[in-house]
Order: sequence, then structure tokens, then C-alpha cells
Amino acid sequence: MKLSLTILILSLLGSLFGSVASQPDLKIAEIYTVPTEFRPNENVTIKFRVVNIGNNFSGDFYTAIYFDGKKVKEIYCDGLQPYQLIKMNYSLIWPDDVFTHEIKCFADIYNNVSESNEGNNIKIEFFNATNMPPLVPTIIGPKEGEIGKEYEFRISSIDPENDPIFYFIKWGDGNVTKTEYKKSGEEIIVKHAWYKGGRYKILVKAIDKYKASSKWAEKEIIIKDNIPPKVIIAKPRDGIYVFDRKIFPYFATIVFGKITIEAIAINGVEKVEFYIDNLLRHTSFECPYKWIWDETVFGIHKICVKAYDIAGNFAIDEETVWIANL
Ligand SMILES: [Ca+2]
Ligand SMILES: [Ca+2]
Ligand SMILES: [Ca+2]
Repeated sequence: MKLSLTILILSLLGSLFGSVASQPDLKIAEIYTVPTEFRPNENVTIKFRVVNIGNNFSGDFYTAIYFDGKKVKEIYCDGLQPYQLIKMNYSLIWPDDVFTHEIKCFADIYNNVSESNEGNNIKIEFFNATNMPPLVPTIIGPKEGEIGKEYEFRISSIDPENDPIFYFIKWGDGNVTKTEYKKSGEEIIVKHAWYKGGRYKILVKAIDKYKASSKWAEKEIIIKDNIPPKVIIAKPRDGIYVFDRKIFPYFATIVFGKITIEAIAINGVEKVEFYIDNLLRHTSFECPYKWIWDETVFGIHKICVKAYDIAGNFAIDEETVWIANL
């Protein structure tokens, strides 16, 4: 009833406007895959339907299916009556990736059928294989350690689809490690040493062969530092200084006018303190470590520099000077 009514309306419209002749109209009704969700490398069937929405028998024709723009199959069809549809399918091994691929279906590829609408003969859909990222890795290893010693960490993760996994590790000191591909669930052992005391955050993520990445796993390690820095007073030292310049070397240190005190400190230095006669006068956090001592002062005084690392270890150097700054 419905069909004949539509044909009646169409033919009425045709007679009214003179443009809708009694013609077939082939159209791709839908494109889908079976199964609807699939993995890379799996067998997939692409299904599509051709329907004749015209008001006349179509006659025989060829349909075609394109994968990423390339024709992969032609299918011969017996003619369709108005509102008759036909199901087509094409099976393939899906590519080994999770990219989106274009499927294009074409009704009446060789234009065997003269249709009332040739513009609706193509339909395009996009499909991709599904992929889940690996789970957040587990990291097993020590909570604390010492400078320069190598420590072992056992790392593992699981990929929901058992895809091979590699691990990307940030050690917290600027160094990174990228492992080879491992089996899902396989435990790996990686080693690392830290050369500066402090608290380090180790970050690990697992990435599967389709580049899907887990969230970062975190583990902290505290590297104890028992090694003090080294520090020396580079200036003033063993010489006669006039207005901050060394005039000539001498067995003692004699200063006329202001003097820039310069310290050289190494081994993870956090700060250097400058003392005059055991009184803290200045703290320097950046290399070069220096302080200009410029005040009215006369006689013998003791300069002391104290260099600290982050762990609180320190080293001292002292220099006794005879100074006249008036
Ligand atoms: Ca058409
Ligand atoms: Ca046609
Ligand atoms: Ca996966």
C-alpha cells in the first residue's frame, strides 16, 4: 500500500513538474562492518545495501567497493524492482593498525542504469580497529639508596588485548630509558644510579604496539648524600690587594680597600655562606659564589666560606686577612 502510494505521489509530481520521469534510482542505503568492533589483523566483513528508491525497475548493474580510495571488489547485481534492496558483503583481513580507513560503496559503477538521481550513488563511511592502552605499570624497587650505586627496578604491565608492550621510564634526574617490546605481563628488570642526593620521582608508562599509552606510574626514591661539597676561597688569597685587585702574590693576605670574596664550590652545592669573624654576612645560591666586602674595617679578620649541599652536608674554608678599608 505504502509503496504504491509513494509511486503514485512520485508520478503525480512527475506530471506536475515534468522533471521526474518514470525512472529507477539506485542508492547505497548503509555501510557497516561485522563484527562492529574488531581488532587489527582480524577478519572483517563490510556489508552494504543497495536499494532502488525510484519508481521503475532498474535492470542489471554492477556495484563496487573501495578501500582507502582503491577499488577492491565489483559485484554484479540482478535488476531491482522499486523499493527492492539487495545486501552485499566483502570480507577482508583488516590492516595491522588502528588508523581510520575509508570505505566507499558505489551503486551502478558503470552507469548501466539511467537513474532519476545519479548524485546519490556513492556512500562513504570510516572505520577503525579498536585498541585499549596497557594498564598503569607496577614498579617494584627500593625506596632509598646511596649516591652512585646502581639499583634494580622490576616493572610490568598488562595490555587488555595482549599486545606487545614497551616501557618508557623517566628517572627524575633527566635520564630516560626506553625498553624493547616485551610480552604483556612479562616483568622486566631495569637498573639505574643517581649521582646527586635528593628525592626523585620515577615515572613509567607502558605503550602497546599500536602506540596506545598507559597513564604514568610513579615511584619515589630518596638518594642519601653523605658526601660533603668541596669549597675553597679563591679570592683573596696569598697576595696584596689594592681596591679589589691583586697587585702581587705574598705569603700572607693583605687587603687595602674593598674586596670581592670569591668561593669555588663543587659536589651538588645548594648554597655558599660568607662569614666575617664567625658572623654570617651573605648567602649566595648561584655560581659564581661571591660577595663584596666593603665596610670600614681595620686589622686582622677571619673570612670563612661554608658550602652546603641539599642533604645538609657542608664544607668550610677560611682565610685570615689583614685589611684596611677606611
Ligand atoms: Ca541513484
Ligand atoms: Ca546510473
Ligand atoms: Ca592494546
